[in-house]
Amino acid sequence: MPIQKTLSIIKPDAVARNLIGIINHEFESRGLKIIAQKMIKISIEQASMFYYIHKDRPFFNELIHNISSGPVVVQVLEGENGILKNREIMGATDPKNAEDWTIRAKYAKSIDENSVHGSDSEESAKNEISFFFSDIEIYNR
Ligand code: YYY
Ligand code: MG
Repeated sequence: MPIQKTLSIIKPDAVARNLIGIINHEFESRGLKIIAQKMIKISIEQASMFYYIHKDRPFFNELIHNISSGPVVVQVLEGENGILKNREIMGATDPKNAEDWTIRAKYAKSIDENSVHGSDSEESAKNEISFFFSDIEIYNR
């Protein structure tokens, strides 16, 4: 299986509830390495660029408001099949539909405050990583 990098965000609802450590443990204990990580606050303008693909969806305004409502941890995770593996560890978008063992089932408050973001394809991983990180900030073996 290919070693892949993916962009992860621990969202404001999870940071506010002191879940950074426990969520990082979920990733690390399941074989994903944290190869870059920083805490930032995303502005409304940055949020609307990051989530541009969702601009016509009814939840867009709430989405960009939520992601910019407080500090987040942006991180690059790496592992075998890392993009899909991270999506599995995150669980379904709506925590009601997420499998019991996943981050969203255990920690998300609702579909709109669902604790984590993860890239959904190789292309989005590449674009999303470079949205937040320069090459020099990412550990490369
Ligand atoms: O990739 P993922 O985060 O699992 O879901 P997306 O369909 O890409 O939607 C991005 C983001 O938008 C989701 O994490 C919460 C929010 N959202 C929402 O508030 N209500 C919906 N019906 C769908 C998505
Ligand atoms: Mg998505």
